[in-house]
Amino acid sequence: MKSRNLVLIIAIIFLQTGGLTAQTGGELTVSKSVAAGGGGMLRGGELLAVTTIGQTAAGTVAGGRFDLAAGFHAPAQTRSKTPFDFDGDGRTDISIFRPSNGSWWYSRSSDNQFRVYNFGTAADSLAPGDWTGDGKTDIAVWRPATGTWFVQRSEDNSFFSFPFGAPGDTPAPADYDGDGKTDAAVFRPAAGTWYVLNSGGAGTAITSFGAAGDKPVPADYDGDGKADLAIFRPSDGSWWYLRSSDGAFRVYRFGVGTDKPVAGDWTGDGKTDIAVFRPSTGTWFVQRSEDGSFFSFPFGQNGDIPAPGDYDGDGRTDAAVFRSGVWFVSRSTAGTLITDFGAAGDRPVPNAFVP
Ligand SMILES: [Ca+2]
Ligand SMILES: [Ca+2]
Ligand SMILES: [Ca+2]
Ligand SMILES: [Ca+2]
Repeated sequence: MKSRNLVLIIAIIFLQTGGLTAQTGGELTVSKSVAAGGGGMLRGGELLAVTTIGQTAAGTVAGGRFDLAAGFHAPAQTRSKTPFDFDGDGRTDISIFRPSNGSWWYSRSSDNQFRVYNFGTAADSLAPGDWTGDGKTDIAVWRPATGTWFVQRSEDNSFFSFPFGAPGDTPAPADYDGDGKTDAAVFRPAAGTWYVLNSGGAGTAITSFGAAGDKPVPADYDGDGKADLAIFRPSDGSWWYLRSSDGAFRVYRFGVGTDKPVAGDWTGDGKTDIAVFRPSTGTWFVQRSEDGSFFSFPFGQNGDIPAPGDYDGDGRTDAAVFRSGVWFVSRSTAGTLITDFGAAGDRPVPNAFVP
């Protein structure tokens, strides 16, 4: 893009701020690069700018002589927030961790090519997430013996590590501050205390929530873009979460102690729905965030390992199970997928946060 055209665009943004309407031609002077208000439209012979200033998601710029692909006007960046999405195409990738040699295997949903990396050991807890914020899931583990996190950057496969937590803690990484990067976090069962290391710079948050025996199930239940502290209490099948939006907590009875918590956005409204997989019958139960009603359906059988994710990328969680190297995925838009990937003894990566 030629700089003069950039000047022209910025000038038009400025002119909108002043409440002016269409402006074409001539040399324009830039004295302000960020406008407030927005929502207007300017049209000229060589450009069209339809703007909602300050909201990157709504702005569009088009024209014959320029192409503004990044900057204040750019459409919302399409970084994937899909879990277990190693290639960043918005779809969960079929993937396994092989404890016997600490290898990660995933099949890229974008081209069905697979990748293999050695990272971690059988004693580590899986902690995949978008630690670097590029929209691609990074391979990561938490080492219980030392409370150390190891993250392999998706960008260049280099890795970094840092201590956070202690032996006996339960790792509970998620994006608590909503900056698009996974935050290290642990739940300390003995004291019912959470330690969250916010990547956005807010430091470490220490919060009492839950008790010994509870299982952490952090997710964004209130839909504000930040993970909420949450626990599943097997003793009475109750779910407790602390809404990040207003600090209020919610409690629901849903499931029984032997169920596997599989919270996810099953309905696609942007809020995590409480859900469980019942191994004894292979039944999934989902409580809709919209109205608290629930639905259930059979998928899988006793002995299957639940591996929910958004495999078709429609924004709704899909039921999936891993059975000795065979995957069964109930895609919300694309029907059932049955495919071989991995072997008996492997752990499906999308099971990483199913306590
Ligand atoms: Ca993918
Ligand atoms: Ca974060
Ligand atoms: Ca939240
Ligand atoms: Ca889906």
